[in-house]
Amino acid sequence: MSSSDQSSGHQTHVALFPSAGMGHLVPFLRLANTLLRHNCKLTLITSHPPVSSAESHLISRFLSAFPQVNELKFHILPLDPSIANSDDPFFLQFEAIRRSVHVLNSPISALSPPLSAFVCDVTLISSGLLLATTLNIPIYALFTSSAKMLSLFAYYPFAKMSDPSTDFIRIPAIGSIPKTSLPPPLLINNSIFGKIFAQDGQRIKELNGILINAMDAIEGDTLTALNTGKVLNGLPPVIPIGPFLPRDFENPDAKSPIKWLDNLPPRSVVFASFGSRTATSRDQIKEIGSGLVSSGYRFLWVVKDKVVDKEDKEGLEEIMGEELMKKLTEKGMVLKEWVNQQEILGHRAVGGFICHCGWNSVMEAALKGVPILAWPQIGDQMINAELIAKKGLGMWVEEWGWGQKCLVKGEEVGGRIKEMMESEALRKQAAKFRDEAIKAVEVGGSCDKAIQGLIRMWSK
Ligand code: UDP
Ligand code: G50
Repeated sequence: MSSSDQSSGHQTHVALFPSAGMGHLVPFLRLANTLLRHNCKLTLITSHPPVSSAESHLISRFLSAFPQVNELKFHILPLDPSIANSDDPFFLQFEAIRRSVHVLNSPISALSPPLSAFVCDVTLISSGLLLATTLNIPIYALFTSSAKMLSLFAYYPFAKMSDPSTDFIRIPAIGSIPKTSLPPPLLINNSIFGKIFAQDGQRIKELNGILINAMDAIEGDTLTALNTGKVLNGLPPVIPIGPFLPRDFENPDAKSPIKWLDNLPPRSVVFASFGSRTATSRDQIKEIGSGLVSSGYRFLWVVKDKVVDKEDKEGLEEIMGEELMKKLTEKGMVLKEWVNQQEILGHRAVGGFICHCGWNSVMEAALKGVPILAWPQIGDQMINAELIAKKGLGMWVEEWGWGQKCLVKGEEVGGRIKEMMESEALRKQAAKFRDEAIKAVEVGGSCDKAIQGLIRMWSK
């Protein structure tokens, strides 16, 4: 294994600057873990207060596992929510962090040894550039979604969004994306997400590189298009360093459902979870419940009732009602807590994943070879759903629309679960992706080589 201090005599010092939400924090900490294994010195910039308890718990677990990491605590300045045209707490936090970064100027310039590289979240590109340019540090963005989504991000400033003659955005070398599949805030005037997306997208050429949790086996064509100027001329190198490996420090203290899975036959259980960013409506929860029961399969279902976990107080019985709860517990396990998703997906009893298509979850399913039934809820998830259906890692029922907007009946859910669980084609293709993913992360694999190349460059 390469060591960052062998060639140059000093340790490569990298600062990592994640933004809000587990979908952003998790990949940063996985990257951090990899860099530590390569002997880098790390400064982790943590924004306070975080939106969710899940984020504070994960940061604590990470820092206790790696006491050598330098935490740079940063207090976000209060944001007037009326400027944001959104009530999404994560979008408000993105913006609040962006507006507060100037306070990091002096603590970052005081870091010792001086930084070799600064890696900022995809939602912090303009602010990161401000810091890195003033301090003359190479700056990289960690893109927390698919390469397909990255091509949209890069091309978006040139897309004719308001052209009424077309319902699509045509991205050179990639293809057409229906406007209805875009992150919905991009279709709303003056949305805070739209502003950040457009403002940062215009500036990606100023980055030294873009790191992405992607791999050639799934998105080789898109990665090549991005790196050969076919999507847009002058992009910085897009460096695929996926699949990211889930690590032990992430394991929650809560009791795990693994024991329950241990007693069940191979590929007999459906795992259902919709990520950390959205709550499922009460009506949809009831339909999903009856769908799971009617599918005939056993299931492990993680229910999320509130967007922000700190506000999630009601018990499952209250949410489901006594009758449904009784039926559910006869066939499956229902939880309303943070679970160890990587371990569940890697369990031999799990044969399918009803997934919102948050990119981390998609890559975890690929790494474990678990077929997906895609059910996008918000944001980039419909673009990811279309991609996994095209690549055969999963199926996507387009008519279901956005989970946050449409109600899908239980009977329909049950039928589609059966279809996923019985599909030989999906199972084979998912297993193929698992094999490729394992090759990529082996010593000497594509992921390993990319990381070593980065550290070599940073240590010059
Ligand atoms: N996750 C987990 N346990 C949970 C919920 C989520 O470990 O109960 C992890 C999941 O494995 C993934 C991340 O949290 O690594 C969520 O990121 P993703 O991009 O999939 O979706 P988001 O939560 O941002 O919508
Ligand atoms: C989080 C989220 C909604 C959402 C996305 C999130 C993405 C990811 C890509 O990560 O689409 C991305 C986000 C912001 C940005 C550039 C790229 O400025 O809650 O859609």
